[in-house]
Amino acid sequence: MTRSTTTENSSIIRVGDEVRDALATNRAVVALESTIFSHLGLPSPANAQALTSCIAAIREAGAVPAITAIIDGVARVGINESEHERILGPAKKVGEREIALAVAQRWSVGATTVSASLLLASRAGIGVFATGGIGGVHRDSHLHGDISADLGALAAHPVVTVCAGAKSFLDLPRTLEYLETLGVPVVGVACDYFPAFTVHSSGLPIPARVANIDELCAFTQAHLALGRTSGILACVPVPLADSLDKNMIDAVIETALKATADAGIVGPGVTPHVLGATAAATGGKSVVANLSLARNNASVAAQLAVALTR
Ligand code: PSU
Ligand code: MN
Repeated sequence: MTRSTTTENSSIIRVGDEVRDALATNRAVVALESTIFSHLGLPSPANAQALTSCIAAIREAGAVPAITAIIDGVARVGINESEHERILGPAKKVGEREIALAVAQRWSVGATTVSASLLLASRAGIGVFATGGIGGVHRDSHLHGDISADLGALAAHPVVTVCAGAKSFLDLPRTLEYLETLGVPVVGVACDYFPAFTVHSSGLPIPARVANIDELCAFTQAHLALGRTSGILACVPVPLADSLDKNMIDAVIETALKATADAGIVGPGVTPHVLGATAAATGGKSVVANLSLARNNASVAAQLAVALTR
């Protein structure tokens, strides 16, 4: 197989006009996934609010948002406002390995996960991507083997992912070990502990720390100058005011994981189901925290993208 490296528009990948212009003139661009904005990630109307606020945060910091999605069988990097409603509704989850299938079978709407977004961002020449929390090594993975494709994609594409760590229902120590094995740097932006999505700190020391965005920028530039081809995981905790209590969330997750297992849900269905059960059990508090961290990550990602253009 020969690999296509073109970033020209094709019938398979279409880069939006605004994103293309920005990239051509060395202006900052931040890629976003669409699973978080679909019904798989957040309930309505919070999903629409998250989309609006992430876009606003990116623009306020002086960057151009590039939402990735599959629409009518085309992999898109940067969609128009008139198309937002397409990704807010029902969608099929599209990880990196599903993109070609979604194109070949002309899926109406495919919501891209972190792994799919990283492939599309790197093909379009975008170096910074923002999400909520990445997928990782699931608890009891030694029994069922569930490890998110996000981790392999973080190793495969030279893109900085700005996130609030990984979701606390995962096995966070193993997730960190796995990223080390893959050679993906995990860096706390002005934080010393690996964040746990809606919880400010997992209590696990973070492998590396940068003091601010300028240092993150210098680190990214050195990583690329060395010829490293992996991504970087830049971790930013949920703003303290919106952080959920660790003990409370641990108890909620215990119940949600049990309900997911009892319902016989496995594989790609696990993450959306646990997120939904957590939202219900916290009376929507997890959704508020999710909105807050998504916006914050988008803002940090945009500041990094701007710094990288200097
Ligand atoms: N973070 C969120 N909401 C989400 C996800 C992450 O705040 O919906 C999604 C992301 O798209 C991530 C995916 O890539 O869950 C991971 O799914 P899995 O564990 O099945 O690999
Ligand atoms: Mn999985």
